[in-house]
Amino acid sequence: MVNAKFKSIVKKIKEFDEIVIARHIGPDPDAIASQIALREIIKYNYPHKKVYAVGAMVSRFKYFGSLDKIDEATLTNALLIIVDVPRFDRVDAAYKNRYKYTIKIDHHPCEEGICDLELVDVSSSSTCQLITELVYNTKLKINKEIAEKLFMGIVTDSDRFLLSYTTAKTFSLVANLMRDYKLDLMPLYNHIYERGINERKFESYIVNNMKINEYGFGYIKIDNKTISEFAVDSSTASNMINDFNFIKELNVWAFSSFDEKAGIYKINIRSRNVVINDIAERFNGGGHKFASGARLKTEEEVDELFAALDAACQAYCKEKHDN
Ligand SMILES: [Mn+2]
Repeated sequence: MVNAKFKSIVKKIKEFDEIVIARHIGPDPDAIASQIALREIIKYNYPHKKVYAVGAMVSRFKYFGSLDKIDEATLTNALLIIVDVPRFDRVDAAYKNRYKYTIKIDHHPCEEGICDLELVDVSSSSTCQLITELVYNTKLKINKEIAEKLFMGIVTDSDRFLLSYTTAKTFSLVANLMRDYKLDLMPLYNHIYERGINERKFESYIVNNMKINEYGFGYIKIDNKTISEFAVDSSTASNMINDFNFIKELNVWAFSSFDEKAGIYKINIRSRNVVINDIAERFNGGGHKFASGARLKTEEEVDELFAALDAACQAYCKEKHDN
């Protein structure tokens, strides 16, 4: 069934000469990598096509390549592919009704079909894994640069193969990439993991100031004064939230920071044991079962979200105690 979908996607790509690829706002490496890799794949196989990867660039992800600015009003007969995003209200810089046909390639849970054609696999570690699968199940060809981007997307979204979404298929596809394109891993890991010492110090600040309650809920509100003291940017905390995995005392942990430009509180949530995406969805957010986020307008809403997460941890502890 999935195999037929891979073929349908390639058929649609062949049909259109103008293709726009979009992903979620506040992109992570998997979102950017899958978007840029897919653009490069289409250009590599169909050099005459006009392919654009749209959305705001994040300077720390520049090594994946540049993004394109387009005027959607000038498109007449274009295909839109959204990657790594389950809903249109989370898509950065693309409007569904400007396009003749829409495709979604994603691994986030979502009930509603929102595109004409959807390849959604919640068992996939990453959108980059899905795109690698697409490549190995069709006649699409790639080169070493594309293979590197796909590899980096898989590595980051699976948190270096730590998360439960990592499967035999993940390793087998990664093995294909490594063998077929002779990937040199160290330069890629340098791109992904090199940090300034200020970021490590900031991480220590979080370790020392995060509150952890008796139910294993850990939380911290990071203010902009602290962010400027450590000379990090406002997205730094969200990029290090996975590093708090495997802490014995934590069931669920959440970081809140305030994005002054957008005027919103950004909350990152991770969990080891408690399903959290349904809670995040109630607070203008969503994501995976154990990795979610939310964007909130007021500090009161942040407190309400934290209270809901705390309640979920309490319920989990009670259930564990009763059994
Ligand atoms: Mn992803």
